[in-house]
Amino acid sequence: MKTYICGHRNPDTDSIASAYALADLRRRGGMENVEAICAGRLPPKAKWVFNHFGIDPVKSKRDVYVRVKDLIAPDVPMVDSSSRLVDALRELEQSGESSLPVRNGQGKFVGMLSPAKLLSLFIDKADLTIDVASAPLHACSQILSDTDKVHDIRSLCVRNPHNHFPVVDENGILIGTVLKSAFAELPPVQMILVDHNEIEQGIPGLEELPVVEVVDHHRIAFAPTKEPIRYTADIVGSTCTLVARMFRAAGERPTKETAGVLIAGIVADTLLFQSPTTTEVDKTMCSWLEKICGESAQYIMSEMLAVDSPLSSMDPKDALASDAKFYSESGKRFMLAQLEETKSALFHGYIGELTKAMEEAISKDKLDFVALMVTDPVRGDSELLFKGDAAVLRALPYRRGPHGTLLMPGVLSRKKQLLPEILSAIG
Ligand SMILES: [Mn+2]
Repeated sequence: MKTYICGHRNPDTDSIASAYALADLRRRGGMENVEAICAGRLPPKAKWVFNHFGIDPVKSKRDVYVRVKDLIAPDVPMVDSSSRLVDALRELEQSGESSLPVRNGQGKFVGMLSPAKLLSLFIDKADLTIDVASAPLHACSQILSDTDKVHDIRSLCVRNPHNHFPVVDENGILIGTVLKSAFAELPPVQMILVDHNEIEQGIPGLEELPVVEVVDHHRIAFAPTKEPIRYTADIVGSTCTLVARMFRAAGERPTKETAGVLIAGIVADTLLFQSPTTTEVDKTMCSWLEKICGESAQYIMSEMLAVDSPLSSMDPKDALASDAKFYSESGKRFMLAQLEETKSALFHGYIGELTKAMEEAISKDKLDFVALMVTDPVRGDSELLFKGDAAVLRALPYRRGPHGTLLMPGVLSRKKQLLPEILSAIG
């Protein structure tokens, strides 16, 4: 069983760092085959963190759909068409399977070797020392591609009278066999969610997999589960704070590098303790981690802030999508995006293009409205661009500024400050 630990889509530093550190903790606890992943592209800040501490970054994955290659039966042999038929039949008998896939000299799938198809040979008392290539093979009504999503081919295979499905790669090379029984088994992958618990915000494919643990500091919108799961939630400034506390509770001391990664997550989410989401627990955990890491939170924050100004490194459309979260509430579907940008003149110059990207998002994702909160963590303020539902816009408590944006003095948190205003504007 493979376990992925993954944060939300459009991952931020907290989401990636907490996945990395929790994987470390779970491995120490004896969990096997556990891997932290990043839902999509690794953002520049997180890339800097892994680089700075000299560790391999978590792997980016576009989705966690179970693919045909994940279901390949490990012990079903493949028959070479150049082998002697008698040897191949012996192998078939020893495998206990009803048929075996056959590949030619180039490794390509050529058919299935099955006793039923060979009956004519026995009736004719043929020489069993011939090659498999000269024997009659049965064709296969369902050849699978290794990258097929299991949910796309499951019902076809379950209805198919055969019990074996050969799997080929993009070049037609035979790489194994999937048994029909595999479709009745539980998926070979399970998930641990960090920094989110709403399936809609998670990596695509998550909806088909069992979630065995959640570590999070957001509102809870997780569906009731059939089995008990481990759920760690608290009102703190970052998920990394919770993971650090879990290390302490388990009597484990993170490595210098893991401590550094956790500090990066804490300072990124709390904006170095300036955000109103900051708690004493965040500060306590961070100073414990600083002692282990040997670097200050202040230093890590300033290095991370220097890494990127999103609007100078991305086009406005990508910048809008880089930290966008989707919500469905009271019959409205909307997106709240956030950007950290210390260059306000640069932001104001891009308002036209950002607005266009927001209009596109509304029509593409069928949204009622989109809000983009541009936060300057140095000044400690945000500005809001809003597009869509005029009634919601009118109900928001913010004053309009000289550039046509809504001014949000002292507002830094999408979750704690913007989302409640949006929810009450809808309601
Ligand atoms: Mn977070």
